[in-house]
Amino acid sequence: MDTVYSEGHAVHHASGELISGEFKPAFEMPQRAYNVIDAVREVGLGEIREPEKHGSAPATRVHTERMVRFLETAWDEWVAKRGEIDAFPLIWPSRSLRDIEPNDIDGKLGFYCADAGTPITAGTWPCVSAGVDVAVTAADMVLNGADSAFAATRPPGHHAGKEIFLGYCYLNFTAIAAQHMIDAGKKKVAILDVDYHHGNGTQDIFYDRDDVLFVSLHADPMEVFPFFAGHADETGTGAGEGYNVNMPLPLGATWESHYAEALDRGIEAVKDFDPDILIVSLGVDTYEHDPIGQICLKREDYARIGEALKGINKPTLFMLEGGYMVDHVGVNVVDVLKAFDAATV
Ligand code: OKP
Ligand code: MG
Ligand code: ZN
Repeated sequence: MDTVYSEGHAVHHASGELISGEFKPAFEMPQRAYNVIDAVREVGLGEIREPEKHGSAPATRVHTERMVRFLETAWDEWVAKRGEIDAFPLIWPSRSLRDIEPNDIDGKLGFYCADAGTPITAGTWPCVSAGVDVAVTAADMVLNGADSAFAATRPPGHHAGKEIFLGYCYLNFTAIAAQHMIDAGKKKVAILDVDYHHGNGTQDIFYDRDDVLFVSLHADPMEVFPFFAGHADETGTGAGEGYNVNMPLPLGATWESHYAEALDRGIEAVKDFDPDILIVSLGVDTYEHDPIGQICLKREDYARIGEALKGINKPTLFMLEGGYMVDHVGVNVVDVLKAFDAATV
């Protein structure tokens, strides 16, 4: 399996995040992607390719034009007001407040950004632009006949919705890749999200559609981030009814206790849909030693995931999402990919 990767991700490095009542070093950091690429090289997974440039058009197919323009210009607007320090929102338009985009940068930040862990930095826009290039280039490889490809993007993207960003995510690279496949003429794309967290952004983008199935395994949102989406009764709306499948898992779940069975159910849902292409939102923050996850998969379980996914028997694009145990993110991701390559259908 070949990998698409751009060094361009490294310019986004948040100074920190607000967590547990303190401003602490950000869990989402450039070293994560470096370790993934090192692991890809180490095992000789395949070639590592540079992406082609695609501009921001693929992003505006799934996010609103005004949100994409905001991400592009926010740093300059913020620096003009406050200087060169990471831009965090301090007020959010929840519930009874008005849904109006203000003029001032502080108001705009709260309008688009929904949490205190996802600052706009000097490098955010160049980083996520490189991510769009990686996602579309890898999607094109699968469209052009590769059985599989791996898009080594950073930061993750699956929390970013049509007009909202949070959870270290700014643009939804997985959704951008899926939409690019639909725009290229594919009729049905399935997204299977195995990241520890619910992919609320991907769900938001495709919730009313029957051409993109979204299936997610994740820790129960009653207990953990993103809290406000990911319940089992979120099944889609309108034409999309029945094309959104959430499988919340209890904290502490292991391969034996819950994971294997839920993964099987997710795989069955994908097979029933019979997509042209499968996209996997591959987060490994389900690892037992992940600093922010509380699901307990072991190293050997990642190869089991890769093998099980091969059984779907569809052209498959893997998109990197979370995984914050920096020393293990590379080996765990590559274990999935290697096992996928090695498995026979
Ligand atoms: C992004 B992805 C944990 C705070 C969680 C946000 C997590 C975003 C994860 N105590 N903050 O899904 O890996
Ligand atoms: Mg998930
Ligand atoms: Zn995650």
